[in-house]
Amino acid sequence: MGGGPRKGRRYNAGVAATRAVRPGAGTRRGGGRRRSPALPADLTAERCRQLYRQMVLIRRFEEHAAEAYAQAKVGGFLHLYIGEEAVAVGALAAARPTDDVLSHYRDHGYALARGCDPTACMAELFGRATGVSRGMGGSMHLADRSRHFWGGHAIVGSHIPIGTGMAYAAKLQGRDDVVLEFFGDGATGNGIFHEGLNMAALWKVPVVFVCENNLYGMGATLAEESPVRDMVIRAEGYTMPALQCDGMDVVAVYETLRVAIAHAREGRGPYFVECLTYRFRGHSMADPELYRDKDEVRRWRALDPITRFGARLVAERISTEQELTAVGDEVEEEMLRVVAAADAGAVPDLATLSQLVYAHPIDPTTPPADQEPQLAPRPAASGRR
Ligand SMILES: Cc1ncc(C[n+]2csc(CCOP(=O)(O)OP(=O)(O)O)c2C)c(N)n1
Ligand SMILES: [Mg+2]
Repeated sequence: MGGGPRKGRRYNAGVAATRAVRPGAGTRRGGGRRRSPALPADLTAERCRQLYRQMVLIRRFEEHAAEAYAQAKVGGFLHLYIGEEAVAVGALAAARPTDDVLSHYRDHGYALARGCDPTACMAELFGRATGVSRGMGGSMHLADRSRHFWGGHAIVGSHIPIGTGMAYAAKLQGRDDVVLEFFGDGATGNGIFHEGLNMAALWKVPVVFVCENNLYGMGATLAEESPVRDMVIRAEGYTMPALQCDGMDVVAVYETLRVAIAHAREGRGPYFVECLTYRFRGHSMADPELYRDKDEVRRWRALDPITRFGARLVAERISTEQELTAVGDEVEEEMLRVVAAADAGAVPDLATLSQLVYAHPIDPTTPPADQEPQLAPRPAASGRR
């Protein structure tokens, strides 16, 4: 798996591609230094420091979540985003707060980058009524309407046509909001992915598909799950412009998404972005990681998006080493408070269970007095099946 770094590629896009990196094999073709794009003018020093802080917040949140999982405080599965933080943070920094966001189940990073309350997110993992989804969703179903974050979807690819539909609604209503959809390389093999892209391209709706290619779909390697190594190729079949970028570099992600979002917002139709990234931890907490070698993990860890961006902030005199350390310490203290507050939240009342499932909750035990349950008449047998 892996290979040397490749040049960013351009697909029907008419815009400059960002440079892509695939360091899995450790060797690099071309010999040049891996360079991040220059800081764009709108990424002020203050915004850069915010991006750094957001990545640290996501990392520390998940480290604490993993600890809580080991203490059996988290019900269900827990999929960590550690290593991929630059994607959520860079992409969402390029969006407006009213742009709608949907994601797959590895969703803590998007929720936090969107500004969802970390305590409510942690409480959701703990299944508490104070959780962002009132404790009914758990780790894979964080959602916060007020932040235009629509979840957190556990069925691979299932949210892709939902986002296409939301973008179609924005177009019909004449809004200039864009929908951002995050999913993994594994989703591109699902039929529903193709339906979503097909309709989006056909109807020219304002949606940006963000594929996080982390080289694995659960325990399957890219070579086992996909006939193409570059996910951007999938977009070509739908005449959709696409860009590939270094998903371990928050600035590269930001720049690429800026291009894609502007395209969609201008009414020019959907856009596809592939972020080359890597998860440092197993697929979920239950994964013994027997399918990848430790050397590969080590090589990617050397590209840690937080360390890398931190080094850049210091080199460009935006922050000092001490300031970065202070950010880590502050976030760590915040997380201790977050875990304690989440832990103190009440468990949801069982009676509320169906209220969040149906718009008009039903009580199957007591049918309304004027409406006794009726059996539908059976159709006459036709003799043919
Ligand atoms: C329709 C469907 N099939 C299978 C699964 C089981 N499953 C959960 S995650 C996963 C792999 C998805 O990989 P990818 O989309 O690359 O995301 P990543 O976990 O790498 O972030 C699979 C097959 C599922 N949840 N839904
Ligand atoms: Mg994957």
